[in-house]
Amino acid sequence: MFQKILIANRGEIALRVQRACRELGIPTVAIHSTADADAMHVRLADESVCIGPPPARESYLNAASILSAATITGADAIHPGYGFLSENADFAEMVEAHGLAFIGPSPAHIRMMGDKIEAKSAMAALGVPLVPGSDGAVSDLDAARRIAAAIGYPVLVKAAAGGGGRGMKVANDADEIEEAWRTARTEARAAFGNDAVYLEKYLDRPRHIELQVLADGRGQVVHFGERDCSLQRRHQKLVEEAGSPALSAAERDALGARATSALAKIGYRNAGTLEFLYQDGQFAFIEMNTRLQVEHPVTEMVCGIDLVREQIRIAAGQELGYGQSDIRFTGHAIECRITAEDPETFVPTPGRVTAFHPPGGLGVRVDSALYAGYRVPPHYDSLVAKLIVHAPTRDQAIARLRRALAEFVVVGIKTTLPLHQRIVEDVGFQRGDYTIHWLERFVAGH
Ligand code: MV4
Repeated sequence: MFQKILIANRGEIALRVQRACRELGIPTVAIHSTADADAMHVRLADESVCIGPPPARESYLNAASILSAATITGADAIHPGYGFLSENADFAEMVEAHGLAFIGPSPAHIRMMGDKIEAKSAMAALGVPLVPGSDGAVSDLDAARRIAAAIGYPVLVKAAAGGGGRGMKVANDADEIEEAWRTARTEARAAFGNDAVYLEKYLDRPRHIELQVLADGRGQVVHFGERDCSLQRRHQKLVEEAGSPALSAAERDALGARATSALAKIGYRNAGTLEFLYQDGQFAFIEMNTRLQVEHPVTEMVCGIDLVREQIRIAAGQELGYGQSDIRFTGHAIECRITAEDPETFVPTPGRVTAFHPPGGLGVRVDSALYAGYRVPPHYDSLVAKLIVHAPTRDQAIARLRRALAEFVVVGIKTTLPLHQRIVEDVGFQRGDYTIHWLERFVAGH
């Protein structure tokens, strides 16, 4: 097992990783920018190193500074958390070249899944269903016209290097394909330095369902069921659930079996999430994330597993030690992402938190690095707390969520708590029959 782990992140996820390390008896090193000297993740770590000025580019994204911090503190592994360098294959390679363990997949798999075209063709070849679309990149306009006509409009032009909603253009008919194809390519070149694009049939009312997997790199691959992440606005998720209100146990088992067998065949290792669109009872794989995700706690609650502990054990070379039949799904979990934003305009609201009272009680978990007196810096993501509830049924989870939201007090800055309170009261949310478009309409209607 590792002797010391450097956590290359900040905020709630740095605390989340520290907690797993502490339970494993592994000392931690925090890194921080000058803006984060008073941050909770620094206070609670065994050691800390200041790695640069506030802009992330010069601190949390500065691979050389982070590797120096690991070297001088004698860390033998790095956990990247989510965001920042977590899906940067070059960084993972540098970590390994320095003789340290990267707590995540191999650099080759991070690189493979970073290219959405490669990810899709690898998964399709192994029997995972896709949205009808181009077979690989579409590099000339004539091909784009031909393929779009064959799949049928509307189509989406997507950037191979994109993901998470960046670099997508819709063409509703043949008159729009040239413009969509050209702008997608131009934007992809500017944003990612890679103008490769591909086509997919546009699904008009899908749900966003993702599958959590763990692989030990020694032949064992298991899944921990799905999360429904359809409740998002401008590609920012607000609420996630495990399991999906739309899915049966049989559908989950079938999808899980296909996905785990595909990942076993490519020799995948550590945690991963396969993203699917789900419409009319059909799944279509769209991309794979090679990191721990923000919403991983809902999976932990229904499976009773510590995903970060498992990530660390796998990176240290240990076997999973259990199989799919050992994994049981109990009850329902819901997570609310609470951000330092105006709940109506979504304008960020950094500043000093004067009072902080998180909810508690049975089935309530709060992952947050906030404390009374803390100043939320303006330089980073606005996520300040994740409220996760777990209960035997979805209805009981909603009742618990309503109760926990009412207890939650954050004073000094505006947060999205009032928006979450309105969502739980809505009968559409309570019915659970929403798609990816539900939240935008809900927000617009208020
Ligand atoms: C799609 C789609 C409809 N049809 N692909 C957006 C994020 C990226 N991961 C994939 N995205 C979409 N791909 C096809 N063929 C609609 C979206 C989409 C979306 C997907 C998941 C969650 C929220 C979304 C919001 C808008 C569009």
